[in-house]
Amino acid sequence: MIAIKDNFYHLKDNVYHLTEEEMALLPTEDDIAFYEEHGWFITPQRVIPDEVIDEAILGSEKFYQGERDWVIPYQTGYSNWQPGDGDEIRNNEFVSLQKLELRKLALQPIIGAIAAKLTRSKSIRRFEDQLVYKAPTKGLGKGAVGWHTDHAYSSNCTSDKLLATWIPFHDSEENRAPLVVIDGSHKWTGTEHLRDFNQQDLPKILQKFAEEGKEIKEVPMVMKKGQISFHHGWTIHGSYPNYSDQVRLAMAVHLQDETNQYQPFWNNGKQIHHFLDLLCRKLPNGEPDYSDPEIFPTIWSE
Ligand SMILES: O=C(O)CCC(=O)C(=O)O
Repeated sequence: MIAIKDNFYHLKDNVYHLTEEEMALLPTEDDIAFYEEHGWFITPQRVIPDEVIDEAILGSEKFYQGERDWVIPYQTGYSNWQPGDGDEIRNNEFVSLQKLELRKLALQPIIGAIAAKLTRSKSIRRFEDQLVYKAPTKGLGKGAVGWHTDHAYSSNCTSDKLLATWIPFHDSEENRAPLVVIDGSHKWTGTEHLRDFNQQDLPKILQKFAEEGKEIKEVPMVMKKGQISFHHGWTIHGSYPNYSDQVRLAMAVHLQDETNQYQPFWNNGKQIHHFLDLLCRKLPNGEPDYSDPEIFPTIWSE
């Protein structure tokens, strides 16, 4: 088993005291109401220091060169881009379980503190994460991430408060493959099996919803380096191809509130398992423990 210890922050009994400067970055009651209504939120200010992102960029370069601080004892069963797989989209899941600099970014307490406010929760744990790189499309128009909901990929989770933060490693411009959310779609029905991450035909996926008369408003997460966005676990999202002439690099960190637990889940008679069920410790009844501090560390607690 991978041995990962959380030594990055001095969490005394899991309490991290925000500085006054950090407190000023927390969402207001209006921001929370906006998130609840629209299913997404962009921090108005920069919340991740440049040096943390720059370190993560270096960490990702080392990661792509094959360097690991911890090794996941499985090569398959998750998105695990390898050199030679093509550069349109490099999707690597669970990078915070593999590379120190990326773990440091994923576990920034301010991320958890903002997520706790938005979801009116007492504490926030990391659930999973992914590093997504997109080479410039060079006119080919390839490299979209298809519309999906994160919760559709986490059916073993009980909480309806799951959310994710999306952290671009540079200014996120409209032509540089920003994450795009469908405004208000967290309130729609029929999204529980929307697992089209690898489907490139973006209009086709949304056709069903348009035919049902749903208003489809695409909102690109355009922001400056250091700002981050959040989206609800049931918000439909994806990303456009990278039409710019620079690489696009970002990390998504998926988060769970303190109430979230494992639940057995079946789809069409087949039992569904999350990959991390293999890695995390087990409860006395043998089920995966989604509060295992090694695999699902607490990022923020009141
Ligand atoms: O970075 C991307 O393009 C995709 C990220 C994503 O799908 C997610 O945050 O769930």
